Amino acid sequence: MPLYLGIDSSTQSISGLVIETDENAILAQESINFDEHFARRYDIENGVVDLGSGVVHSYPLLWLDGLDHLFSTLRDRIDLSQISAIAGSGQQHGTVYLNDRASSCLQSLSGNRDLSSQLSGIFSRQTAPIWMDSSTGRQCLEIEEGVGGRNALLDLTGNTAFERFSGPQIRKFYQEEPEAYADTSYIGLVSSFIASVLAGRLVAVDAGDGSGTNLMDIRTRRWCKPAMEATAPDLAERMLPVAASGTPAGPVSPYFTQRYGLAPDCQVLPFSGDNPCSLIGLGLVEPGHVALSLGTSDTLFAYMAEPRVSTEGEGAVFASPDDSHYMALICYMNGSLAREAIRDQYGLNWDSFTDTLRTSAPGNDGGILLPYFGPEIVPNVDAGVLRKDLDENDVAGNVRGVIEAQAVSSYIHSRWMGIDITSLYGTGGASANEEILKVFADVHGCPVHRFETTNAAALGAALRAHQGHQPDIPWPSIVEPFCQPVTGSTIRPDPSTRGAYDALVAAYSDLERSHVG
Ligand code: XUL
Repeated sequence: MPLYLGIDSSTQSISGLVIETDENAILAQESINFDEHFARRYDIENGVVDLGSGVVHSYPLLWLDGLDHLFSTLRDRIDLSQISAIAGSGQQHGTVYLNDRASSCLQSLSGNRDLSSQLSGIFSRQTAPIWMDSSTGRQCLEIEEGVGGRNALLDLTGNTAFERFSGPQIRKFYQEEPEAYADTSYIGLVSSFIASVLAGRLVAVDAGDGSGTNLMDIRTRRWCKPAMEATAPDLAERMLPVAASGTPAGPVSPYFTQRYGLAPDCQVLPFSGDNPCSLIGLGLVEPGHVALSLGTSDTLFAYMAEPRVSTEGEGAVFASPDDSHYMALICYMNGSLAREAIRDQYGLNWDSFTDTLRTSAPGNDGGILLPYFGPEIVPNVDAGVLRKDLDENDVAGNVRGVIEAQAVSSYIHSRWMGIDITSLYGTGGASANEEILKVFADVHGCPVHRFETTNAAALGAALRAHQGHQPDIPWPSIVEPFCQPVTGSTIRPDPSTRGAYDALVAAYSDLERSHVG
């Protein structure tokens, strides 16, 4: 019975999902929350260290502790020797900096000691800046200027410079810590770092995640020389060539065979970004459907046959890990963190939050919340919550305000994709909440479909493992058995809310525009 494992190394947790492809079943899903298990060892909150002034990092060693914990949990559920291939997904954009000992340490891992104690000496930088870091505004401008302007970077890489993208982060590291940069032999992403540990050798960045760096030529799917040169000196020497997502990187490291009983011929595929993997995990391998992921970040993304770019910097374009197509994406920093901020501010739990949302009126009687609890990506603004015609003491108004803001903003800022959104495929933790999805269905005026797992990134990774192991099976046949909405779970829009939401879209747009300036 062929089994495939997908690993999702995400901001707040690391998860594993095992599928078997005879009966097309999900056999196991396990998730290790970083704060719950490791907050005593690492000074983290919600999986990250907020260093102030927009600087947000995490610890690669924390992710390795999570990986060990995940495998020991999975070993109790599944015969891991049956797994034929592993692929994975990582929070996008985060960079990991390794020294010249990394390659040999990865190759000589012993199954007798855990990963973090054996690999603690391989970093030229102990922390990794992650996607929540918004401290590189200056570097974004410098990189755009360095390649001949914003439009030149857009043309070369498919994206304007974003603060969270890897290139600006690498440039800042080179500028602020030149000695540590000089001591860096290899720079990887979260995805390629975890894949390297699994394979026991340095594994390259795949094109799906490579497109979130401001460094990859979106058409050729190779590193883009002018962008590399505008970012940091001798950067090309520090990056392995971009990998095809579907070509195995090699067998799993003996560490995992000795310690957890994986088979020596279990293959490791390059890991990709969490959003590119979710694209696969929701079955978006042909044009037409749009996905909504409600997690630490909220994202709305769509499959594209040809790259279409966001000239105003609202969104991003990535290569799809099916190795031939693309995806368009908008990403919000104030996803679950904003929902949780409101929940906590008003002393609610998820049940009372949901009841409050259910009993309040669509359109919020004209009350609007701009939910910038932290710095925001779309639009690119600093932290600072703004209320219009909404009293801060109005619990129901603020609960509805945060969800309507998220839904309305995703409606407004997805126009550049040029897609008529006729249905949304929901994933991510908050997609389990029917009342939240109802607001998205009403605002977008289309049905929202739900799936067996809310972790499409891990499922997408498992499906990528299947496809990499059996490349002759076409993508639609790989995804079709696992990516059907659960019968009866679709949430349909209520046409009677249309007037309220048309008015809210217009009012929200005006307020946002006057706030951003
Ligand atoms: C996408 C983005 C986030 C991260 C974390 O561009 O920054 O969605 O991938 O999940």
